[in-house]
Amino acid sequence: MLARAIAFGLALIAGLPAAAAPDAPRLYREHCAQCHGEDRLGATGPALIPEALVRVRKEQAASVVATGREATQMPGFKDRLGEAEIAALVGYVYSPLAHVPSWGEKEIEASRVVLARPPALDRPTFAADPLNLFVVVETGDHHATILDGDRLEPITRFPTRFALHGGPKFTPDGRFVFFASRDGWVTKYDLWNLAVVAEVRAGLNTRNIALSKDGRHVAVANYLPHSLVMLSAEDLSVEKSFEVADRAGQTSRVSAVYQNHVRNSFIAALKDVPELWEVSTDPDAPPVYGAFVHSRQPGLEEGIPESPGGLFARRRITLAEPLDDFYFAPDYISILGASRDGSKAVVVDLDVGKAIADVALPGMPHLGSGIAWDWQGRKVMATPHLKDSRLSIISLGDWKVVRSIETKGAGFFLRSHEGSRYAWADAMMSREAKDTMQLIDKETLEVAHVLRPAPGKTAAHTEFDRYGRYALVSIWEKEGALVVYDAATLAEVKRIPMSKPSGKYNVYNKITFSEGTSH
Ligand code: DHE
Repeated sequence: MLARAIAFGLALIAGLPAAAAPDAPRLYREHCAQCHGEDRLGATGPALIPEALVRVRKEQAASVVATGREATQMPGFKDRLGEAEIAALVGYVYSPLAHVPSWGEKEIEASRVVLARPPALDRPTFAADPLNLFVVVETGDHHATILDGDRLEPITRFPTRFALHGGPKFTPDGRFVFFASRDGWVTKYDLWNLAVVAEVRAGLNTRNIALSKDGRHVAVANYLPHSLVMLSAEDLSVEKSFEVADRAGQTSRVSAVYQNHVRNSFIAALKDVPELWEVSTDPDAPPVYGAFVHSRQPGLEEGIPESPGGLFARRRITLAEPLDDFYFAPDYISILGASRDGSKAVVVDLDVGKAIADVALPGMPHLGSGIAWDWQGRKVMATPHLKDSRLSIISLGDWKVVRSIETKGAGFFLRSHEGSRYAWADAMMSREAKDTMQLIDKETLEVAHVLRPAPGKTAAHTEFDRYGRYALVSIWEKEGALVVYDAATLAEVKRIPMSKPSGKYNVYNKITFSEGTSH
């Protein structure tokens, strides 16, 4: 500001016109709008709005504008634009939209593309165990790799939408997988035929997706607009779109949505209003009365039903405060949701429809990464903390913190397997320890081993093969890799080069709801 004023003053003294600040909206229209949309909401290129760019630093964005993005259609502009113009463009795409357009059923439907009709198959078109495949999301160049979990060899690699986030979701038979991108695209992929089936843009800024118990419906949780969208898993057509608002009409972002296969429903946490929603995926669901649901609370079925029942019957559970991401206890009746101030978990009992306990967990527990196992005759769950160098172990049922395990640094993901004696915790939120993987002995609840797969480079997100034989760890770098360990001897078995592999997901562990993996 001061520099600009001085330049202006000097120009006046010299009798010269001051250099005008670059006209960012004009530059955007000229150079970006064709691919990223006049409205910045994306077209062939991704949306350029702050909500979709949360994981991209401004310096990175400037370098992409200058030199382009490898393996995409994005060209470099440094021969056409000066530094000040690039900086102005970056500032522009990080500024909030003055007007957020509506993105309702009509717009969603208009974006839908069906690319292939899946052929009738009783096995994959390639030789590998379809239940021991891994889907690996590579965010470095926006691709996904399908990996044979026995031979540890890639089967295919294909481009994905820009910035996939969250776990892909699988149909119960493991044939189809669904991905979501931060800017709202949902992609259905045929794992047996290795082809994209359909795509639709279900939101402008999306949190995550969930698949129903019967594999017939996809729920999409959105930040922008404030909606929870139900799609047909067959062809991604819209079945229903809920405007997300509390009873008083206050609208809200959706923190996350997950399948509850025990209750045959979707559970969604709302970020801005103190409600938790349960949306039935049972076509025969009975009517919903107030805060309580049908037969589990006889005597409370009075008055006019809030929802007539059937598919997508919606029940509201009123809480004291809004919840962020959450974890299902293995009974799928209790959930542990993170309070928004990151100081505790709130336990909600879905049968009785209310919060039943608070667990003090300062340091921002990352409950979505929680996993469970049996310990001393009871079930415990473990959660990392995004802002604390420890893992908390909580006894399920009495909701007591039974151990706080000190680690080398704050972590993000945690994984185990029924066949493994260790829980694998990364420390990717820590500058000093980001290259470590800490193995917690599930019996002694102590750090038993510290691995350093690539010194100095971030190691994160472990996933096991279906038998618990191998543990696959990501080296979270552009020139990264999957490091495969023998899960028992901890010897390195193989290193598979990948472009910033983020999450990897084993079909069997996912469709069987392994206690060691996220849902
Ligand atoms: Fe994630 C899962 C929210 C930042 C990588 N992340 C999830 C899920 C939620 C969530 C609700 C569960 C979705 C599911 O699997 O269905 N993530 C958030 C945030 O609120 C947060 C902290 C801020 C934000 O930017 O939105 C956040 N997440 C990140 C990252 O910075 C990560 C490390 C890199 C990235 O790609 O953005 C990241 N999140 C992931 C991954 C999963 C995930 C890899 C799936 C984990 C799994 O094993 O299932």
